[in-house]
Amino acid sequence: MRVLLLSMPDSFEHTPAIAIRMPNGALASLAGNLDAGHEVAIADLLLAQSSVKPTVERLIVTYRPQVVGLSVMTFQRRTAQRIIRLIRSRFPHVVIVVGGYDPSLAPEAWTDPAVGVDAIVRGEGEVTFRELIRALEIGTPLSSVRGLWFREDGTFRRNAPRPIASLDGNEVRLPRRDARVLHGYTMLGRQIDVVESSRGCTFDCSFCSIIEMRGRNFHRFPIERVICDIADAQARGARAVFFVDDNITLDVPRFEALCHAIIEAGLNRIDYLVQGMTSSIATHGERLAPLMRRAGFRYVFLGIENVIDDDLQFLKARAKNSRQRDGQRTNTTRAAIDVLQRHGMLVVGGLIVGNPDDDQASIEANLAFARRHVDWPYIQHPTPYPGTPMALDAERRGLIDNDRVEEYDGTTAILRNRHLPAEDIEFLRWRAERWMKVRHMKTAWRHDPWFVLTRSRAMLAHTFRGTTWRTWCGLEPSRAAFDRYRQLRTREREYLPASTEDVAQRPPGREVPAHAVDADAWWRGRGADVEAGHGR
Ligand code: B12
Ligand code: SF4
Repeated sequence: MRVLLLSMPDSFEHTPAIAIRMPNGALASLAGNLDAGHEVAIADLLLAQSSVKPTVERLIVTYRPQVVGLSVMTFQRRTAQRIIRLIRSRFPHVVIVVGGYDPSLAPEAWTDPAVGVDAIVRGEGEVTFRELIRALEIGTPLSSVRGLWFREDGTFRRNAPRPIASLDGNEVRLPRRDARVLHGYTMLGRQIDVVESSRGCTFDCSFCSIIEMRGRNFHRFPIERVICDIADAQARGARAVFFVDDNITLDVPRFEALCHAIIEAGLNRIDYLVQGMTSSIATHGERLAPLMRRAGFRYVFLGIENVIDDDLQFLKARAKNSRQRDGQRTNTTRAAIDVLQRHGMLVVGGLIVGNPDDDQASIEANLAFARRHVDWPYIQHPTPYPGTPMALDAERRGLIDNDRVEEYDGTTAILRNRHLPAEDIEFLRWRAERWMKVRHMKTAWRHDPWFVLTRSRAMLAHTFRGTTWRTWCGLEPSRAAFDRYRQLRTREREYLPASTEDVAQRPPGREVPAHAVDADAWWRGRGADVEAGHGR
């Protein structure tokens, strides 16, 4: 089978594509877990943000896929559905499969025939996708593939869910990075890759999709496998690695063992980025932090969420941000930041402001905290991602003010607030955050002077987009610049036009396995025409 895997071009404010472009880890893992003999191409469309339509068309003509798989988060849903229409209208026989957080947790947004999807892989994808491709190749029924929803007799058939994979054996094999066909991954000028060491989390923060996606559990890959994976990333040019684990700090002794293994394998010249909980870091930091530093960890994303206790309660994030000491529960945020920074690491401060009961003072308190203590702000607004406890609660209480899911990127205020309009909340965050980002340039300069030298103008222009000389001279209120910024942001989200020519309908009357065969025959018969530009 010829398979093309796509991740979406949409990016968000705190990881601007101008400076940060990471590969999608899911796609390389799916490719690595297919049976031998299939031809797979992976394209992260983030690397082609300004030319999505021609890039997709070129990829299809070059790789002639029988199956196209798309990985989609909720804020990427609109773009993904436009890409599907584009593919379907030019190459009608291709089997289209979607997976990732949005199709898994909001499958009903994908079942309408007008969307054009043939199959939805729900939850972890490696084994389900392998079995799907196998069944498509030999033409066997899809009803035995657990974790799959697929189109049959004009409706979507829902197979039983697939239990989550145990990661300690060989059930999930190493990713295949060689299948990537676009290039340009970067973290401030250093080539970056992603590696997983574990999956899952046992906490239940109200805004997080993990609970609905895979339940509350924690599974670890063997450390030797993780080391092989990092070595593979390095051999392909990576000088920075993001551990995409949901919560690596759940098992601190294992995290320490991983740091030792990285050092022993001589892989500690890589810059590592990781996300963690303040409670584990505060509690074990005096031993853990120096070890992390020796292993090469540079940026640590901390899920601080909020500095106000009532907000932590709303977010159900108090447990992971506190510890019991002398009979009292104390917040661990400051201690975690302090120990990381003392040992030379940089803190990316994940905060969520604009909860339904927040007033201006509580938002400002969080912004002041970020200004004072974190190295890079990662401040978001509560966003009702499908299937999360927060979304269910917000729906029940009628708090959702905006159903344009392309704006569910964390920096758009979506929930109704008792004290402030959504736009005012966003404005407060936007106004404060830009200056915190500028401050980080000094640190970035010390580490990556060439990148900062050559890109600082573009980075500043991006951070301050919407601002004009009139704003700088005080001839207009900064709110006017903010309004322009929002309009620009709306335009940026249009990664490809909603063309009325593109249709999602597939040729009627045939079921999914037969289409993979049809697609092959179609390519054989029509390939020359397509290359000559007569795709339809
Ligand atoms: C690492 C990570 C990031 C990294 C991304 C690095 C990268 N390029 O991979 C960073 C920090 C940059 C990031 C940013 C954001 N993230 Co994020 N991120 C994660 C995290 C922690 C792990 C994702 C991961 O790589 N897992 C490992 C891979 C192997 O697993 P996977 O992605 O689930 O893929 C499996 C299945 O889903 C499925 N699958 C996936 N795609 C496909 C496609 C096909 C065809 C098939 C068959 C199957 C399939 O199979 C895969 C293998 O089993 C998750 C989860 C969490 N606990 O928070 C959030 C998460 C995915 N992020 C989320 C969000 C919202 C964002 C942001 C919009 C805002 C934010 N919260 O930061 C931004 C947007 C990023 C952008 N594009 O600009 C949400 C998505 C919710 C939703 N419903 O859409 C999550 C779930 C967190 C949450 N809030 O609950 N993120
Ligand atoms: S600790 Fe992190 S991964 Fe775990 S539920 Fe909370 S936000 Fe999600």
